[in-house]
Amino acid sequence: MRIDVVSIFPSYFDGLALSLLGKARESGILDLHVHDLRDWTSDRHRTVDDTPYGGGAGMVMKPEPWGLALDELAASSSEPTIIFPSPAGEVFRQATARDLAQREHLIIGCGRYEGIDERVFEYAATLGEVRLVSLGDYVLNGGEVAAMAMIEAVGRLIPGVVGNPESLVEESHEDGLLEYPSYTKPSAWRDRAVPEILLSGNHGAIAAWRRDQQVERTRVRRPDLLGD
Ligand code: JEB
Repeated sequence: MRIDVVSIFPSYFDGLALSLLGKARESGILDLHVHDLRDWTSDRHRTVDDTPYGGGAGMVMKPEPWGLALDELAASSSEPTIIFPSPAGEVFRQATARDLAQREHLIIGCGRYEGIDERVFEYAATLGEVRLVSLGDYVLNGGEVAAMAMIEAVGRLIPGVVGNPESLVEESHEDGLLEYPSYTKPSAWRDRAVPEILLSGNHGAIAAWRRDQQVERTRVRRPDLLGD
């Protein structure tokens, strides 16, 4: 998969090049390219924003640099998926990550200020499938943090990125339940013992206990996931 990110703060993404995604990049499974939107400006001040038509607070991102950036980046593939992190988008879920992990080419446009001129979304739809996606119901100052979360969630679902394929199935949200609690050595720590069942060697009983813990935790912490 190729991912192109466009941002006025490209250095936000430096840390993403490490760790899990770093390994995926080396092997060429995930080809991440981060671009500075200002590279598609032509004025002396590399201007990306202007005042809003109709008035109001703050600034809006100008359409011209976005149009040039999208033209150039979309030209490298037949049907890119163009994602704009937006507080007004569909909420990003594990199912969204699974869907996006199937795509060959993602272009992620990170807005700032009060957002991007609306015509950019319409124009982008002529170049590929456009998705406005929200990280959740809280307000961020721009799309970068949301883009990083989405890239990490999508990237680790690409076959070859996670070492153990079984670990994906067992994880929180993959089966609609929260994870069971995990423990490691020592078996007693500061007067707290590991649940005895986990030391029993009875794999059937352990699996049943873990499932019970998953259901109970989900009931208490996230009843919405059970449809309650
Ligand atoms: C994404 C963004 C801004 C109104 C208020 C603030 C570009 N879950 C999320 N919350 N906020 C964003 C987001 C996502 N994804 C988000 C892109 C931009 C916020 N802002 C600031 C815009 N409109 C600008």
